[in-house]
Amino acid sequence: MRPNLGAVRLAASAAWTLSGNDIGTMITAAPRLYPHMWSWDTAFISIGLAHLNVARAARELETLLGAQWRNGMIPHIVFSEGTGYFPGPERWGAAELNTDAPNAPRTSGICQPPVHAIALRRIVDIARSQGQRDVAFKLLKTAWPKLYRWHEWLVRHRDPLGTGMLAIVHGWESGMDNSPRWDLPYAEVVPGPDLPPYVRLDRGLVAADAERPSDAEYDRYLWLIEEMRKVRYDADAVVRTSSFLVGDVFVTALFALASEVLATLGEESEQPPWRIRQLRGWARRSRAAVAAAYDPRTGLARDRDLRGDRWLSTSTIAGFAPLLCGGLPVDAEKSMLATLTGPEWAGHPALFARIPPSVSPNDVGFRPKEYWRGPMWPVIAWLFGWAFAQRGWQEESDHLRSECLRLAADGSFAEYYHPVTGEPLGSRQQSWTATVVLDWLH
Ligand code: 9YW
Repeated sequence: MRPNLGAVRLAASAAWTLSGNDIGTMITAAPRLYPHMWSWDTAFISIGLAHLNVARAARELETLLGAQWRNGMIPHIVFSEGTGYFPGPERWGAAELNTDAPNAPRTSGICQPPVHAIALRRIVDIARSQGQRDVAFKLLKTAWPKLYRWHEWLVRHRDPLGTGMLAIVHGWESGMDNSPRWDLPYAEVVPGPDLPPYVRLDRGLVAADAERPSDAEYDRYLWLIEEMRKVRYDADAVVRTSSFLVGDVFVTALFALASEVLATLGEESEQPPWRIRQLRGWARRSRAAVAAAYDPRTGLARDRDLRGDRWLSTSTIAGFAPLLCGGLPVDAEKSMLATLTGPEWAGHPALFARIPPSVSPNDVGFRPKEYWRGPMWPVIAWLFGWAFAQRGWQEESDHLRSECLRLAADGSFAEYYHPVTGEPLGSRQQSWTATVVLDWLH
C-alpha cells in the first residue's frame, strides 16, 4: 500500500529532508545523485526554507548569488566539495577558461531558468507575514541588483534575434534535460572524435537506468561542453558556435513572469525607476515572443530551433508556457487552459493525480518512467499553480495544490513520479520536491 502521511507528518518530513540535505555550506539538490547546488532548485529550496527560518532562506539565496559570474550570469551548478557527480568542476573548467567565472566556489559554465525573482517574492512575503520586515528588506536590498544584472545578461546575450525569445545553448539550460522538445536539435549535435572519455556516475545510483537519460544523450551533453570550452565560455561566442541553439518558449515565459515580479519588488525597495521600466519592457517583449510562438493548429506554443531555422512542435508541458506569463488573446488562452485541465493532459482518466505530466499519456513518445519524457514533476505543477494564483485563477491553482499534495503524500519527496501509478521515481528526498510541498502546506 502507498503510504499516506497526514499534513503534519508530511510537513515534518519535508523539513527533515531539507535539513538532511544541508551540508553546512549549502542545501544540495538531492542527497546522493546531486550533491551540489543547482540554480533553479535553489530558488525553490529557499522558498521552502523561508517557512522554517527566513534568515536561513536568505542565506541560501545569497550563497547562489555569491557564485554569480562577473558578467551577470547565474551558473547552473555551484559545486560543493562533494564528489560523486559527473561532470564536475574539472570537466567544465569554467574558472580556468573564463575570468568572469568565480574561482571559489567552482561553477559550471551554463545557466538555468530564471525563476529567482519568484523566490525572492515568496521569501519577502513570508518574512513580512512573520513580522520579519527587516530581514525581508535587507535581502531585497542585496539580492535585487544581482537579479537585475542576471536578467540584463539574459537580454544582452541570449536574445540573438532581438525578439524577446530567449535562447538556450544546452538542454540542461532548459531544466528539462532530455525532454522530447530537444530530440530534433540534438539529432544535429554530432559528437566529434575528440570527445574526451568519461564515466557516468549517475548509473544505478538511485534509480533504474531506464529512468535516466541514455548514453547517446550524454555523449551529446558532453560534446556541447567541449564546444563551449573551445571558445572559453565567452557568452557571445558560445551563441555563435554552439551546435545547439534553441529559442526556449518555457524559459522565455518564466523570464517574462519573473521580470514583472522583479519590477514590482524594485518598486517596493526604491530601485532606480529606469531599471524598473526596463524590466517591464523586457517582460512585454518576451511575453509577445511567447504569444508569437503559439500554434493555432495544436493550441500550444512552440520552441524555435535557431540552428535549423524551424519551429519545434513537439507536444510537451512546455507548450503551455503562455499560461505562465499571459499575452495570448482571451479565447486562445481559455482553450489552452481547458486543454491543460482536460482529458489529453491533467484530466486524463488514467492518471494517478490530476496534474499535468511532462508529456501527454496520449502521445506516442510518452514514457511514463523516463525523466522528462512522461513523469510528473511536482515543481512544474507548483510553477503553474503559483502563476495561476497571480493571474486570478484561484480555483485552478487550488486544484493543482491539492492534487499534487495527494501525489506527494507518500513522503518520498521523489524527483519525479509515474503519472499513472504515482510510483516515486528518480532520486528520493529531492530538496525541491520537499520545498514545494512545504510551501503548499502553509
Ligand atoms: C542532471 C537538479 C537537476 C535539475 C534539472 C533536472 C536534473 C541534473 O536535476 O538535471 O545532471 O541531469 O533535469 O532540472 O535542476 O535537481
